[in-house]
Amino acid sequence: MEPVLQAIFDSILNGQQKVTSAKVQEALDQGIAPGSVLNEGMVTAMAEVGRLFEEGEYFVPEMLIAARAMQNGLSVLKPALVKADVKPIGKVAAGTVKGDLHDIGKNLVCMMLEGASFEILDLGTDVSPERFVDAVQNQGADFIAMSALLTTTMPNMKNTVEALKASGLRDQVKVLVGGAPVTDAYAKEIGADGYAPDASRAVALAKSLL
Ligand code: B12
Repeated sequence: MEPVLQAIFDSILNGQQKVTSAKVQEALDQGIAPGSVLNEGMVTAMAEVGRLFEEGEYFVPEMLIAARAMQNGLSVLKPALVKADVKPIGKVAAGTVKGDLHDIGKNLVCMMLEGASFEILDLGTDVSPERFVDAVQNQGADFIAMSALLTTTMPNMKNTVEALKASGLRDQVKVLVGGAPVTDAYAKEIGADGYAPDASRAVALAKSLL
C-alpha cells in the first residue's frame, strides 16, 4: 500500500481525526484517485475496526472515535467524489432505518449517488417507515435508499416496504437496500427493487432502475 494510504488506515484505527483529514488531503495532492483513497485507505480501516471489535480488542468508544476519524476524512474527500452543477436524474430519499445509528455507509452511498447526478434527500439515521413514506408522498422521492447495519434493525426495511404498500405508494418508487448484514436474497424476500454491496454498485443499480 502507498505510505500515505497506510497512514490514513492507521489514523482511522487510532481515531486521530486531524491526522486522517490531513493525510486524505495529502493523498489527493499526490494525485491518488479518490476511489483508491476511499477503498484502500478508509473502507479497509473500518473493516479492521469491525474485526477488532469482534475479537474483543476494541469496544464501543474505540469504534466511535474511529468512525469520527472516518467521517472527518470523508468530508475532505467529498468534493473530489462529487461533481456538482449537473441536472438531477432522479431524487433519492436515503436513510438508516429505525433503531440504527450507523451512517458511514449511508453517507458514502449518498455521496456517490450525488456524484452520479442524483438529487439526495438525506433523512439521517433512525428513520421510521412513516418518514420514508412522507418523503415519497410529500417530497417527490423517486427512490428510497435504506441502510441497516444491525440484524435487529433489518426488519424495519420490510416494515417500510409494507408501509409504502399500505399508503398506495409502492408502485411510484424504487426501493434500494444495503448495509453489511443485508443480502440480495433478503432484498427479494422483502420485495425491494434491488440490493448492492457497496456504494459504487449502488450507483449502477439506481441507474439501471431509472
Ligand atoms: C463504526 C461502527 C459503529 C459506530 C457507528 C458510527 C457511525 N456514525 O456510523 C458506533 C460506535 C456508533 C456503533 C454502535 C453500535 N454498533 Co457498530 N459497527 C461499526 C463498524 C465497526 C463499522 C461500520 C461502518 O461504518 N463500516 C464502513 C461502511 C463504509 O460500510 P457499510 O456501512 O457496510 O456500507 C457499505 C455497504 O454496506 C453499502 N451500503 C450501506 N448502506 C447502503 C444502502 C444502500 C441502499 C445500498 C444500495 C448500499 C449500502 O455501501 C456502503 C459503502 O460501500 C461495524 C463493523 C462492520 N464490519 O460493519 C460495527 C457493527 C455494525 N456494529 C455492531 C454493533 C453490535 C453495534 C452496537 C449494538 C454496539 C453496542 N453494544 O452498543 C451499537 C448499535 C448502535 C445503534 N443503535 O445503531 C455489530 C452489528 C452486529 C449485528 N450483526 O447486528 C458490527 C457488525 C460489529 C461486530 N462485528 O459485531 N458501531
